[in-house]
Amino acid sequence: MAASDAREPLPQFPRDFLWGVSTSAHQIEGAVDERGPSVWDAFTAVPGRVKDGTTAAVACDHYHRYREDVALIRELGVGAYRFSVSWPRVLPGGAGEVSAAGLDFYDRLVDELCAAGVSPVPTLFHWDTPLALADEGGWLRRDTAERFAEYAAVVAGRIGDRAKKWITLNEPAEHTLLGHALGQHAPGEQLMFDALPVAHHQLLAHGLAVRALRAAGATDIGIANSHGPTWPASASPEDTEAADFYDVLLNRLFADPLILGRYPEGIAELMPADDIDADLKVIAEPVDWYGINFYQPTKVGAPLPAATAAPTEFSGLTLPPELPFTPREIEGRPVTDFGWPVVPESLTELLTGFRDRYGDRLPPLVITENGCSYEGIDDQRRIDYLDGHLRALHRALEEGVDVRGYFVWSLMDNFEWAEGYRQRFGLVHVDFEDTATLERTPKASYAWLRAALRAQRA
Ligand code: IFM
Repeated sequence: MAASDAREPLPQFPRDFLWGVSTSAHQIEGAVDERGPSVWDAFTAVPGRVKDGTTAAVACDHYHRYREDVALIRELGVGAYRFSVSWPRVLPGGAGEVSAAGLDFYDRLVDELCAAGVSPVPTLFHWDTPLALADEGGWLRRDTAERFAEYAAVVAGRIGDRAKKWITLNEPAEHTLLGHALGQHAPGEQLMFDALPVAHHQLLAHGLAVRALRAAGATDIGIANSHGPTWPASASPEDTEAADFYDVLLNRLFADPLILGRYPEGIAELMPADDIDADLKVIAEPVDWYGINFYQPTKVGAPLPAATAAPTEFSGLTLPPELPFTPREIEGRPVTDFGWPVVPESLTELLTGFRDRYGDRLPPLVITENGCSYEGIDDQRRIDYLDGHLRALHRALEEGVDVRGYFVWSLMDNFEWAEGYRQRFGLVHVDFEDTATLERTPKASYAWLRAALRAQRA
């Protein structure tokens, strides 16, 4: 008997709980020649940027194989599919002329999903800024937020009759930190704290897009932000101060303005705005729910002494010595192939912590991403991870946190940004070696989740 067969069934989730899987355009679509260039195309063309030297030019070729992928989603038995729309596929120059072929693709995808009985959940921005806009300054410019709202209106105008649940942005924190502060993602800027305008302009873009979506009739809008508990490396004042600082960057820089309409103390003054109160009003435009992408907690301490403070490798990132904190290893826990610690109960901690921090102001929550990278098709460790995190999520429900849905990252193995194809997060294996077939093979975790969802419906 496989280990998964011996597991206790998952506890029962509410009948109307939304189950889904997630992907993003740049990571799966391929068909690079059939859209405008994005900032990720330029970034991955530079040797050394992606660890295995690959690009997403073909990726899973989902653009041409979406019917097969939708069939896999239907067979899995989830109610929703979270995908992202590629801005440069819809507006190759970022603004102005709309690509009919680009919009047609999302129209066909949405039709296919609806026919399969799966709700389409589009994310409007998952890091693939049109290169034309990036070349003009991208998210460092306020204009990009305005262009984003125009793009949101175009997409809603085409698929808004069938797509009811919307996500404006995916993980603006990572896009700011990895793309603009540390330079390990596109566009590869190393601005450190001068990257803060990127955070403000994405938040503004979110608020303007919420208004554009509402004007197009949308009534179910959220955002997907990444969060995780931050644990101080020790009780020393230095370590707790460093951990608090990290907690502000990861857990409050985006959530506070969205939920409370204000930045954490000392941040508003650093943001590029003539009228910060007016901007915050746009940013805090009410959403219908708040999406959390969760992977792991982080243990954080004070910067290490100068002698040891050379750039350190951490969870696949190279961290420069001038950061005012250093992540530390969480010992005694299994880790994923990415080296991320597996600590399921920290999801309960995160969710109850959000409820305690924001109280009545907190919208209903949805877990918009959760998953892990492991090699292999008999991926028992992925089953362990998902099983553990779903139990932790259920505990949060029992403790009264209002969580309405859960999306696994990811439907299938895909282009994992600076890691290339080395980190596999999929429930479905993709054979990237054989580009003629890019064969999809459901893993053990796919079968496990399908059975678990059936049991939920029984
Ligand atoms: O693959 C990414 C995704 O694009 C955003 N959230 C985290 C995932 C795993 O790193």
